[in-house]
Amino acid sequence: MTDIVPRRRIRKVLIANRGEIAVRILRGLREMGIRSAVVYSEPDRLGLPVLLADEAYPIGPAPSRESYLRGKAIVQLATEIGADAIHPGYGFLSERAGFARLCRDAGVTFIGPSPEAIDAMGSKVESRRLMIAAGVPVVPGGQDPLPDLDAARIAAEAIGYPVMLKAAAGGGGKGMRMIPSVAELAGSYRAARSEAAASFGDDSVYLEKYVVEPRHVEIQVMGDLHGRVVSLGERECSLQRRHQKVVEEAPSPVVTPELRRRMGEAAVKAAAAVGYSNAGTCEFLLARDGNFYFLEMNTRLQVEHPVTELVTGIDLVHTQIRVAEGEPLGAEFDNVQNLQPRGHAIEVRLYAEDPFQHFAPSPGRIEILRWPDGPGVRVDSGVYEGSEISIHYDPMVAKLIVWAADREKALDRLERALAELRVEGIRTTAPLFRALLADPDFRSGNLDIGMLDRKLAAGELKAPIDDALEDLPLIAAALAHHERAYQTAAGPSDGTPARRSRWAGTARYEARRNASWT
Ligand code: MV4
Repeated sequence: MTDIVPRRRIRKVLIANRGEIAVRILRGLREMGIRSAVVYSEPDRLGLPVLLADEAYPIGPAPSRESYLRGKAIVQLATEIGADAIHPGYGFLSERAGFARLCRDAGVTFIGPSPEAIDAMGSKVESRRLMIAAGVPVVPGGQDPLPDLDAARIAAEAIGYPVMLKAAAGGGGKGMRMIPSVAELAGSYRAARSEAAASFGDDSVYLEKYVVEPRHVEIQVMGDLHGRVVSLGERECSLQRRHQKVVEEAPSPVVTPELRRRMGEAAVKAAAAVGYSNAGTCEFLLARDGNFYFLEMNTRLQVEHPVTELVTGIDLVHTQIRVAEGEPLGAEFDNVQNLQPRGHAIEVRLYAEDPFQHFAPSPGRIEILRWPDGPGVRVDSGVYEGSEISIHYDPMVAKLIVWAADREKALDRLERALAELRVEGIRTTAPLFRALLADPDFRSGNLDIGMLDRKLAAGELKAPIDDALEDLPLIAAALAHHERAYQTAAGPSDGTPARRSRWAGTARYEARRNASWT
């Protein structure tokens, strides 16, 4: 068979991102012997990516629109500095088909899928249609816009209550309404249309069956430029707060090998239907009855990719680079879809937010920072001690990821790692994770997409340890030290002789040891 995909060695990559993901990408590049260049905005000039990259270029002031979203300037910079490729990370330009086209037109490799694949998956209604045609299960319902209330009533009867009204142009839960019965239909229909018009400039809405208390389970896929797509298993992402993921794990506590195979096949079918290449993720709702439904596809490397790396042993950034060079997926992918995940990985997202103040942003300087490490601990971070957390960008400052042989041990390891973590100067979501680790539902893996919001609203999650108690060992050590210093001195000034305490020997020993250095 003739192969028309040209191989194109990448020698320098421009990273069009910031924070922890820029660091993650440049680490992968360095391991491959590829030069890394980053762009940075004014407040990011002392950021960790700038300190670690081989080259760094200013791209503008703080607002993203004037810096990290300047697609044309970024492609031009890549050309000027001789970068063969651009890695967009997540967010920013990562899912903009127009940016991928700019790269293509400039002869710069976009490390991600084709603009056509991004476009196809970018429209909710369009991708739903494509998935149905490809035989991928989607939530029952119609994707045709409902022109009036009568059409909505007829559609809702056919689907059966409860139903979900969704904005055709929507995403991320905006313009979405659950309708329990016909009594609520008229009000919600009108409200959803005007909300959709205001949010997206398009007031079309459609109806789906409402899936009650599902899980959010997503499948990592990887495609090469030769038409091969493989599944790398699932991530359980049900723990979300207002559509923002907080904890992710692999494997899901409820996915059996058989379900993994079926969901993997559906995800591969979905990706193949749009000619997908590079890293991508298919999001599914997993219902309590075991049925699963395609929601949407994220056409980028995701925040939570490390848990998949830890249970598959595959480096997703390395693989992204190789497939972007035109390499076919290698031998390590030959049987990957039939492999059991190895052990269990859990990621918690450390946000600069105050969980005790309704998750208010907590910008400022990180005065003290001690990362956990030791067996099975990975920290993907974009900050260091002394870093300023600005209000301009996503408040996620780091991800703490643990791996262990099984879920129970991974939870214990996470608890241990959180006990080692210390961040002073800003508030973080760390106390929330300690509270979750004490929660029986989280411990047992009994999760659904509404669980965290319900527990927070009910005040069920309580930090089990007072932050002040963390300093107890330090205070005890200071007291002991003080006592030693006192005992080695002449003694109390009232003339009574110095009393020997159990610290006395130690204190004299330390005095000798210190003396030897003078
Ligand atoms: C749903 C649903 C239940 N039934 N659709 C929220 C964001 C958007 N991408 C899809 N979403 C949902 N669609 C039907 N028919 C529940 C959600 C949903 C959700 C989905 C994934 C992850 C978190 C979520 C939180 C609330 C609601």
